[in-house]
Amino acid sequence: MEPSSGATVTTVKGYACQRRTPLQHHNTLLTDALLVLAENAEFCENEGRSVAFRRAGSVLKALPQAVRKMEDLQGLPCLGGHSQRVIKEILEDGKSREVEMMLQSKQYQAMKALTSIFGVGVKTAERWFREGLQRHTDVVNSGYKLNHTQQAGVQYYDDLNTPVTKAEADAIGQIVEEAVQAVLPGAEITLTGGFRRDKLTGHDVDFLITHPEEGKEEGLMPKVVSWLEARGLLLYQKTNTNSYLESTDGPARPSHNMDRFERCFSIFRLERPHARPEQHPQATCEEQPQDDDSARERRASQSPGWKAVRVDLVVTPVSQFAFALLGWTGSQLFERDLRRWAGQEKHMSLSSHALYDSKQNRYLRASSEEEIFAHLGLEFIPPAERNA
Ligand code: 8DG
Ligand code: MN
Ligand code: MN
Repeated sequence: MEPSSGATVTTVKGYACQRRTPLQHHNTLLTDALLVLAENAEFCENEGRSVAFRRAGSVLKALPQAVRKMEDLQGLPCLGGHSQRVIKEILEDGKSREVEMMLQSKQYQAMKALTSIFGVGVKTAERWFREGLQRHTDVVNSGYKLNHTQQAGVQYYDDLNTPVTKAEADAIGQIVEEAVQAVLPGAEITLTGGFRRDKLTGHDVDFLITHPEEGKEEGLMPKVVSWLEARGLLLYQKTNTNSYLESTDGPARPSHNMDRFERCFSIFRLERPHARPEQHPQATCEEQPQDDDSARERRASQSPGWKAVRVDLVVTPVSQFAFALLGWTGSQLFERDLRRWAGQEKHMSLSSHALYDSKQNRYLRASSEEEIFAHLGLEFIPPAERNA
């Protein structure tokens, strides 16, 4: 029975990996505001603060109902004083003055615009802002020397900042599947990242590639890249070779996000689906169907015939596949808390390659995500509920 005050007391666990966080939740007004504060802290290179705001938002995402009054927050973890002040303001006035001012500020807007260029991090954006740049077009006009990645970033800026749809992700998946089968029959690709969490759109498309026979996957990435390049399907690519050696590298390092798989950050050139003739059954060659204005505008604002799409490809030996899958499915906060849980609560060290048990001084094998959760003493959380 609910307390007579009407406060709904909900218990929420302290680590994101102990909670179910669906994509749709009940507190977007609050979480959007906290996200702005988190981004701003990131722009100021204050990672601790940024993570604190993200954690607070993540707790609200896991609540089964909307927060209506401050008492609803009683007993919830990860809600610091600053987050609570902002929540209180929004519950009372419908908005937070601090967040509104931040959204209006030149610095926030410029940092947001400049860091949304592929290849531009906070440090570069911050320097450019101090030198008077505010938008990606300013960067183009500045005559500054850009690296290869940033050149692609400004060249394909509009496409790369248009969300990738699930249909586009599936179309990319077909191309990757064809490429992989052509160069190594029997290899398997798996869609990971946000789309595996059932997100409807993403900023990129993430794939894992493996082969059921250990070792067969070695050297696969350059071949896949060559196949794609030969067909004009890549607008940009940067490939890193695998550098992970369990014997010499030792235990997986916790809190370390970068892994050492063979991987490729790329931009695909994805053909846009042609207008379907069956939608205009009466149209003939002479008689084009009438365009409405919006269709004409849409076409005029797009690059003709194709869209630039960010794609991450990762090749993993099958013995590490479960760890890679868990590590690349996200969300980033879910991953961060998995590693924190492993280290702080279990004296283990988790990466996208392996799980090391410091008490037993040995690696714990796993061939499925379920086994990894079990090793960690956690209830299995399916991908769609890892949207922390
Ligand atoms: P989005 O693209 O839809 O915006 O969201 P997402 O798919 O969740 O984000 P992402 O930036 O594509 O990252 C997907 C997951 O991959 C995320 O949990 C973090 C993880 N990830 C990286 N880089 C690396 C890395 O270098 N190593 C490992 N193990 N994981 C990484 O983004
Ligand atoms: Mn992604
Ligand atoms: Mn990615």
